[in-house]
Amino acid sequence: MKKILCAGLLAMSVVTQAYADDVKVSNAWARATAPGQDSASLQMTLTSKKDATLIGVGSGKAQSGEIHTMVMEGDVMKMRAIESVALPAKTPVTLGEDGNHLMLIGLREPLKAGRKLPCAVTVKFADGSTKVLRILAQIKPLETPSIAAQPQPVAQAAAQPATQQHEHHHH
Ligand SMILES: [Cu+2]
Repeated sequence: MKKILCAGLLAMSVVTQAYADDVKVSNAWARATAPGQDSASLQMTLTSKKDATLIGVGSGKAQSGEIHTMVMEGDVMKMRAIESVALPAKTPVTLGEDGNHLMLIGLREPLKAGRKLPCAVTVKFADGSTKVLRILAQIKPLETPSIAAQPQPVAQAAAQPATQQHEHHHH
């Protein structure tokens, strides 16, 4: 009994504050899936101490993972896969369902609210080294509102130059 409780506490601390080298992951969560839904948007905030780049996402519960961005095509917002997201030093970068976001594709099982989703993101540092950060994302009820529904003009404004800056470095 005591052992189970300890494991639970450990899992919780991983969810809220996972430090792996110099990158902090916070508020990692996904929304429970609706029937028939086989992909999910994974949301989290990454803060790197040094300039870094997010280059991948994945989960044992999904066939693949992609980094997406939202682009306007005419009047329609569309998702497009991108290679990476810049993580400027000491700047929290939130990946949500709008703007840059993480998608898990081909879910092997439905995501149920209240459970945890094991997943991982890969971060590359300026020296070329990469680190895989293991994360236990909280699965929240299907009706959980989008972070985009909350007014966050400052965060959104900050996300744009970061992306452009990366494009600049991408030869
Ligand atoms: Cu997407």
